[in-house]
Amino acid sequence: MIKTVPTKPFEGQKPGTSGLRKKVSVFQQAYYAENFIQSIFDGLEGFKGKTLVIGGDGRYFNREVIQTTIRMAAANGFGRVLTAKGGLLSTPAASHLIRKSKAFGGIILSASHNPGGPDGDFGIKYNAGNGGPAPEKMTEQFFANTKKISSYKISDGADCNLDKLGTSKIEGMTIEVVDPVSDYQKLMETLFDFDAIKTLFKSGFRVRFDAMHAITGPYGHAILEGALGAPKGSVVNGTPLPDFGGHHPDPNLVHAKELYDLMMSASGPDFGAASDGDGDRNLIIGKNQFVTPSDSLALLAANAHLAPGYAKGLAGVARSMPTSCAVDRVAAKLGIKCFETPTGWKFFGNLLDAGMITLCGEESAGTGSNHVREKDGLWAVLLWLNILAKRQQSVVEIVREHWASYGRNYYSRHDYEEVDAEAANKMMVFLRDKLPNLKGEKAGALAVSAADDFAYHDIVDGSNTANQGIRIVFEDGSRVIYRLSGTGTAGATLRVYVEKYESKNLGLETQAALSDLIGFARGIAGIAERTGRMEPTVIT
Ligand code: VG1
Ligand code: CO
Repeated sequence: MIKTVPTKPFEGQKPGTSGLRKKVSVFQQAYYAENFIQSIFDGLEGFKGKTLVIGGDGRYFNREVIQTTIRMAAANGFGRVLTAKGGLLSTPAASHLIRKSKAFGGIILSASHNPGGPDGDFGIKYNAGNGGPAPEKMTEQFFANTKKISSYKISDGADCNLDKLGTSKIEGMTIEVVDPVSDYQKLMETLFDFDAIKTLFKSGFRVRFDAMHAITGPYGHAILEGALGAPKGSVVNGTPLPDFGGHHPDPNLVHAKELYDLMMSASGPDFGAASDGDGDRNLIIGKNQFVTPSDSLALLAANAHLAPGYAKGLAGVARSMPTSCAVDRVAAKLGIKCFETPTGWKFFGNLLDAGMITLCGEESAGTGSNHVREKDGLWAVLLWLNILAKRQQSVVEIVREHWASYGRNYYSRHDYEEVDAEAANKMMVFLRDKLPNLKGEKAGALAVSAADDFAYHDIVDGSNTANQGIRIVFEDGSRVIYRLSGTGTAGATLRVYVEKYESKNLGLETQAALSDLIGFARGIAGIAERTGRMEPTVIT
């Protein structure tokens, strides 16, 4: 039976960089998830009888919200729900499933790289029919709906058995439970030279993929160890756990330190990689060579033609504004366009849909292509492996050759986590006010040539998005950028991005190469005085 349940709005159900993210305890409040899901459905038009994809990264509270979402989808008039065994779908696999099944859209339950478990985080995000995160206009509508919601619709039907493949029905709506990996694997087989990668593994090339007890475990086991024949044990932490084994499923040098240390050791494998909670990010580390995500994007753009899916070349590329300009140099050499978008994958969607770009990426370890409308961790790993198999060189050789021909964009992100939100917001206002007076200010010998608050005009749909980060550019192209995170759940996270280009000094230590700019960034914003923090929480 379909019930209409009266409810009242909660404060602050505003979707951030990728959906609504809050502590599990917040989502556990009665009607909290229901309110947001109903607000999503109320913001959509024309879905009656159509398909909705539902999946999550397996974190704590996933199963409960999947069942709720299924019941609400049935009550609201969807014709079919497609979900995967255990309710498990990586974000890129969900994106693919939406596209492949021509679904109306999808609901992805994840807080990505944020920790899980009863004390961790949870999240809900809506992806549209193109497989990509809902555009701003839509998320604004969802938010507006959360503020005036008075009831939601739900079926009181029985739980769906998520552990059995097959079809069932609720209120006339069909529920199909499919295998989470097989469609995604087929897509990867069309893009990459699996035979070349198999031969690489047969030759003794060793890989270690750390799934961080998150969603990519099953995908890694099936594709790397199964289809591609990497030795068993190449995928570690490969069983998704509701609390990610108590770890933070964020593939950076802090949380994937074990992998990093192994890759820097004499006994380390040839190639190391990790992915995050929902499988859309990638960390790439060669033997004795960490590859920054910004460099990785540039390297993949320069070498993508070595993979069958990209053999015809790239239509164009895009990067988020804080991502280093390394890929711009590759685009210039290839004679293709490079677009600069605000942080968050939703902004790439229109460019991908319009066929204006083929590859895109972010400094936060997200890289992807037109194969789906999300960033894709395992895809990046496979593209790297395809390139390594074809070039028959090590990661370190490929990276060094790249720098030698394009120069090197030294790059680092300094995160100040859980700082006082009011202090952080005040700092951004202070910086915004200071923008007109920054020209000529010096960081060491470098002078500021321009400063703005990044605003984006989408040439595909004509929309404008303002206040996307304070950007200070120096005369040699060096940059200092400040942004507040849109994915954190406690206080504010201040991100400071620092970049310096060097055409000749290619072997410097990164923080040393950036020290003048780092000092400048801390000084003019008054970070220590305003936040009480002398040092960042995380440096990547
Ligand atoms: C962060 C990253 C951003 C990424 C977003 C979602 O956002 O900086 O590049 O798109 O996470 O990634 P923010 O607003 O905290 O800086 V994921 O893997 O959480 O979908
Ligand atoms: Co993610």
